[in-house]
Amino acid sequence: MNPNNFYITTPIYYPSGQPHMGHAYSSILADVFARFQRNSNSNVFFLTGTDEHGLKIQKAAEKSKLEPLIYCNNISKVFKDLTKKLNLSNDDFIRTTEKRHHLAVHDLWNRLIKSGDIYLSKYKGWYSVSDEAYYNNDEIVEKNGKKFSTFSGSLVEWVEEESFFFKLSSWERKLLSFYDENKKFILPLSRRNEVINFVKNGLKDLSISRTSFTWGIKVPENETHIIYVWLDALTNYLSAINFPNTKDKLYKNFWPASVHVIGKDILRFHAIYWPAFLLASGLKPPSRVFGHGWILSGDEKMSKSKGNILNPVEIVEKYGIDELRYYLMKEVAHGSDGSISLKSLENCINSDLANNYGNLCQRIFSFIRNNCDNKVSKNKNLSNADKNLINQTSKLCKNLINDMENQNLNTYIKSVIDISFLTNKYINDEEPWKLKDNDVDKMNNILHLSLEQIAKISIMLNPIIPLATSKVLNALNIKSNLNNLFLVESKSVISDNIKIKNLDILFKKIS
Ligand code: ME8
Repeated sequence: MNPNNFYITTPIYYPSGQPHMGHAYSSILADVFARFQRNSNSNVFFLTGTDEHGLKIQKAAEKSKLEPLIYCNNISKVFKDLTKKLNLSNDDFIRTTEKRHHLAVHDLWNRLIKSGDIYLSKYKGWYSVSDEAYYNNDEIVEKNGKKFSTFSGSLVEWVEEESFFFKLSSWERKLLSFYDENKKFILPLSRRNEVINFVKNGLKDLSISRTSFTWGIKVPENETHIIYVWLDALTNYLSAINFPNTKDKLYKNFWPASVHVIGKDILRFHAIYWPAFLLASGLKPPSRVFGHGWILSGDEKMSKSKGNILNPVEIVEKYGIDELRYYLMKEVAHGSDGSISLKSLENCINSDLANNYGNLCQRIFSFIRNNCDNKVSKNKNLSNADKNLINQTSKLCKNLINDMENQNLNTYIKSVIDISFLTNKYINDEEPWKLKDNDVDKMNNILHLSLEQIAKISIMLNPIIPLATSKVLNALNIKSNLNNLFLVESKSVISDNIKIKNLDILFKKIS
């Protein structure tokens, strides 16, 4: 893969219920990284979609009294519509019920048969339908006569059935060396340690087919078996880039994937099973798995089964999409859980978007419109205050690219918001409005530097709040090829003599 090609994925979502804020968070996070890479000269392929097979979906369809495929068509559409509402820039939306996916799953299965990694036996153990996961005896706890997974808290049931197994146990040492050779395969580092410890404790062979239900992809040449939904689902990352045609341009450009963005609850599947399946099939594992934390409501994970869902569509309709995107990206710290509430969303909109970045843009644009006929020219005599602001900004910019490349979004946002804060302070201290009758040159320099700062801040925030920043960049007449993150470290983005357009209010303060 060419280093300028960047393949990023979200998890593909179960259409077992309506989308919630956890889904929105995963998707927006991946979208921000995708947009960041596009604005840093990369050729990006960004994928999302729906994971439509397995017992969980079969049961959800039965509950709705619909054929599984009709049920999936309906809910998958809701998730596809959500990509528009969240302003995601995905290049494709894959459904695991599509033929292209079916072909890829069969090809992967056949590769595993060929390599001798699959055998037929009987599975006896615990299974959680809601997680579509097998659990060991030591991961089960009993409450009120029912058994639950200690890992996820989900209800488990005892399963005994004929099953094909993948020889996961034989991949233990090879996985450990893979993690060792690829130190940034799992980020954040705390997650990497979690996975390494789990593998060191010993891996059991994995059941990869089920015989007690029918909704899924059948095992080639043994149609009583349905391929385990996780082996099926993980393969979506390959089917979307036209695997098994390994000569296809998309596949050649984009495999191995650059980063799978996922929630920490599905780390085991992505960081253990997935690289093992791929290595066994003679394919390269992805370069990175980024396991984000959970969106909490109070202290609990926000989920359908817990009934504590904030509906992302309602929030977007009430507050706006940039507002939600910014809040989620700022509020949930790098890889940790984040507790969200309407109150803190409103505070965040007011403090960072309306009072800080929004106010900075509004006050400068309206001053220039009212006093300078929308034109500003820079001259050479920089004051100490100008130089100070330029130096402070360039210090804060230094680590930005590195922060983004390591998925360290909170530090990134904090630095950008600090730059906006410093610029507002500079304007307060320099008081350009007092200079319009006695020192127009100095006033012009202050306004020009302010516009320069606004341009840079807007470029930096563009992956996070694309709508508002595009309005500002357009009002500054900055062409899309200049919306490039590498430019923010350079001296100037705007020309010395600049004519701007009017700018409407970006963010309304919530009272
Ligand atoms: O796991 N906070 O689908 P899914 C943050 N189909 N993230 C959350 C969350 C929360 N409260 N709740 C869910 C699946 N998520 C599989 C993926 S990929 C080959 C197959 C995240 O719809 C969760 O961690 O249950 C996961 O990353 C994503 O939403 C999809 O969850």
